[in-house]
Formats: sequence, C-alpha cells, structure tokens
Amino acid sequence: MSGQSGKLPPDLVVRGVQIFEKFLDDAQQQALLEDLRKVVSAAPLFTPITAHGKEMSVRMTSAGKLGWVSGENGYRYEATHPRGMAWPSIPDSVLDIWRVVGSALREPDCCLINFYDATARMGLHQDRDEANFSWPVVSVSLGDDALFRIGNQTRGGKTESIWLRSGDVVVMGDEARLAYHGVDRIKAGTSLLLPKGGRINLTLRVVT
Ligand SMILES: O=C(O)CCC(=O)C(=O)O
Repeated sequence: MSGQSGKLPPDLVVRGVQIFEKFLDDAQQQALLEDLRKVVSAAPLFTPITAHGKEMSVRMTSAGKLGWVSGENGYRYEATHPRGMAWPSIPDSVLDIWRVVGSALREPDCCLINFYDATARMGLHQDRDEANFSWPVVSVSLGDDALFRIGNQTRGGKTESIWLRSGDVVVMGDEARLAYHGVDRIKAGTSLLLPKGGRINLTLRVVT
C-alpha cells in the first residue's frame, strides 16, 4: 500500500524524494507561521540531547498525538512534552499540506517542529522510529535556505544535495521513505519570513 495520494506532480525528484517548490506562497507561509507561534507558546522549543549525551544544534517541539523526543534512553515518540503537558493539536494549515501531498487516508500522528539558527545542522539519518514505512514523511521548509543532503537506503555511498527554500515541501515515500537525509547548512539572510532569521522545518509522520 502506498500512503501517497500521488495527485500532484512534483517539480523535482531526487533519488525518489519529491520536491514541491514554493508549494506555499508568501501569505500561506505567514499564516502557517502564526499557527506555529501558538503551538510553540503552548509547547516551548527545547534542546534535544542525543543518545550519546550531546546537545543537538536544532531546537525542537512537536504537535499531534505524539511528539519526538530523545535522550539517554534513545530516540522515541512520547504523548507528552518533556515538561509534562500534552502536545498541542496539529494546526489545520499543516494538515492541509499533508492531505494534498501525503495521504488523504490517514492523518499524521506527529508534526515535529525543528528550529535551525544560522549555525544549526542535522546529520545524515533515516526516519525509522515509526511502525509502518508505507506512509510517507512530509516536510515543510520555512525561513532561510537549507542545504539538504540525500543519501542512500543504507549508510554510506554518494549523496546529492539540493537547496530547500521557504515554502518548499518535500515528500519521502515509497522507495525514498528510508533514504538517509540531513541538513548541512543554513544560508542566513535568505528569507525575511522569520523576523530574527533562521529556519523552521516541519516533519509530518504517521507513527503507529
Ligand atoms: O530540516 C529538514 O529539512 C529535515 C529534518 C529531518 O530530517 C528530521 O526532522 O528528521
């Protein structure tokens, strides 16, 4: 079964990863940002700690039934924020994106919100803490440009990189669902969306 609706053709496909360029126009990005501000005020950003005890350079929080957390007990989904409260609901403006490029059959359980300042990055990894890889992962970029690296289904080998810009949406499904991916760098000052600069990435996943 493929969770993808497959209705809208992507602008670019790199190793099976679909890229919808400027999927969100400026007004939609601004509206999304307003919704995310409410999420972050209810569930503040925190600095995750890796399984090796190091601070990650991104700050993060989540919306949805489950949120992604990390620490010495490993990487996992939890029903509550590290401070104990339930995660806020995923805003409709976010779910609308999922319904068009992800799946109309089921909603995501988790919307992970990553905030990158100009020095933050994310190492190459697979998204594999979910139960069923037939559902796609959908990711949304807001703010400064990010150099996004796409690898293979297994660690190592050649990789390809593309710049993701504010309003771009990426879908990793089917053969690309378990592709290694990461963010090598943020190009500061490339977007005016976030008043203090930086980049927000939303990652939508079906977890259970
Ligand atoms: O920031 C991005 O574009 C990718 C984020 C990501 O890979 C993740 O949260 O697992």
